[in-house]
Amino acid sequence: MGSQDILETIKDCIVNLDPNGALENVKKALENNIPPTEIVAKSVVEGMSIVGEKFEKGEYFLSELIVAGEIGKEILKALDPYLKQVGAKMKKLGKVVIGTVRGDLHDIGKNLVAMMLESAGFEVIDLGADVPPEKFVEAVKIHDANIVAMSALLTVTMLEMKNVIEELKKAELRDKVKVIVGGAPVTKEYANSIGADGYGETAVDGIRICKQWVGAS
Ligand code: B1M
Repeated sequence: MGSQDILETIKDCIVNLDPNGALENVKKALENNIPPTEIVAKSVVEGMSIVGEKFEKGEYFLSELIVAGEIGKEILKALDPYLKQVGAKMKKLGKVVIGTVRGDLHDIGKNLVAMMLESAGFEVIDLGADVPPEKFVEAVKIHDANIVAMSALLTVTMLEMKNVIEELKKAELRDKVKVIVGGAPVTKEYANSIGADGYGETAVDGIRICKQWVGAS
């Protein structure tokens, strides 16, 4: 099987909710030296967006969404050591506090950004999902972070990003950190409107921007 076929099979396994098939083929992809970033972009992101479309059309229900989410997480877990290996050897570029905002449980994109930041050489403090604004502020203080990275996947929860920025201002930390936002419903215009410093359409974009901020691009 060629590289494209393996990537296609992983994507199909996600769409058809087959965790074993997905993980077997991820293993095969790594054995064939397919870069983990390509597995994510061509299989995970595309597969998940097909699942999302099926959910919207009423072909899939919440239970299918949950299984697809679990498969996505398992794949990222399998790729994590490969991404970390690269980052561990690098000089640390800076500290990033990352989380999915309050009310939002979607954490696959956020985990991906966190893993890729680590592999790029950042120290990452991952606050998880459903993170209230105060937690972001507290983590910036405790860890003396220089970047705050927020993810949101729901149109309603992306509004929380503004609250985090407001809390950073109240705590007089806004000038000390750069803020980057991302996630499916977020746009550059929205990021500008809430006063974020950066917007990443994809995880790769996000990492590129963070690297630019620390003069490492
Ligand atoms: Co939900 N969900 N979900 N879901 N889910 C979406 C987001 C949805 C678009 C599906 C749909 O209807 N088409 C829709 C949102 C509609 C909207 O508001 N616009 C939706 C809904 C409605 C819901 C519920 C409300 C369903 C319900 O209960 N009736 C519910 C809400 C729960 C909550 O959060 N409070 C819900 C629940 C769930 C599960 C928990 C079951 C599960 C998540 C499991 C998990 O994450 N642990 C789930 C899933 C799996 C999805 C879909 C199918 C896949 C999301 C995903 O992981 N994608 C999703 C459909 C879709 O996105 N098309 C959907 C893969 C991931 C790699 O992509 O996170 O977008 P993504 O990250 C991208 C970029 O956005 C970017 O980088 C990544 C790629 O490079 N990025 C950043 C992300 N964060 C970034 C940060 C950055 C930079 C880039 O800098 C900081």
